Formats: sequence, C-alpha cells, structure tokens
Amino acid sequence: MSDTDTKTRTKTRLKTERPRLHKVILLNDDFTPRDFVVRVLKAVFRTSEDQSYRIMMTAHQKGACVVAVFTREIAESKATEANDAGREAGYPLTFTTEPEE
Ligand code: TYC
Repeated sequence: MSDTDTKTRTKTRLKTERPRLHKVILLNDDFTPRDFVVRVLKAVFRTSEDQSYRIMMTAHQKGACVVAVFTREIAESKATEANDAGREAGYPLTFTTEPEE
C-alpha cells in the first residue's frame, strides 16, 4: 500500500436561479395632470422630485417610461397602489408590469 492515498471528490454545485425582475411601466394619457403623476411617483416609488419629473416627462413625450424594477410581487403591488391613487382622484393614470428579458 502506498503512503499517499489519492481520492477523487466530485463537487456538485446547485445552480440557484435569481428571481426574474419585473419592470413597472408608466403609460401616458391625455387627462392626468403632470403634477399629479409626479406626486404619485414620489409617494409610491420614493423617487425624488427631479427623477419623478423626468420619468413623467419621458412617458408624456414617448408614450411610456420604465419607472423601476422589482421582484414580481413588489412590482405588481406598487403598480396597483399607483393605479388606485389615480382612480381615486378620477384620473386614468396607468402603470403596468412586465418581466425583464
Ligand atoms: N399627458 C399628460 C398631460 O399632458 C401628463 C401625463 C404624463 C400623464 C405622463 C400620464 O404617464 C403620464 N396632462
């Protein structure tokens, strides 16, 4: 028998997939006042006045703007909260969610 024992070890690394993130998208409409959109963005997404204004203007000019990305549950609950705020004030303000590629 030799002094040195050589053994082979197989290391199994399980691949843990990260949860897919979901985008919250702000859609433009012709009725919601700009300052109301900014107010909702600040309250629900905690974006600064400046960021909120830019997001609102991008949606206003391009038709839509990605607000932020979250896990699916958080994206959906924030979109719902923001849509409800619009509905409560009588505006058609709309946020949607979609999975990131
Ligand atoms: N287009 C609206 C207006 O002119 C303002 C607005 C901007 C509404 C962005 C929705 O996602 C929006 N009053």
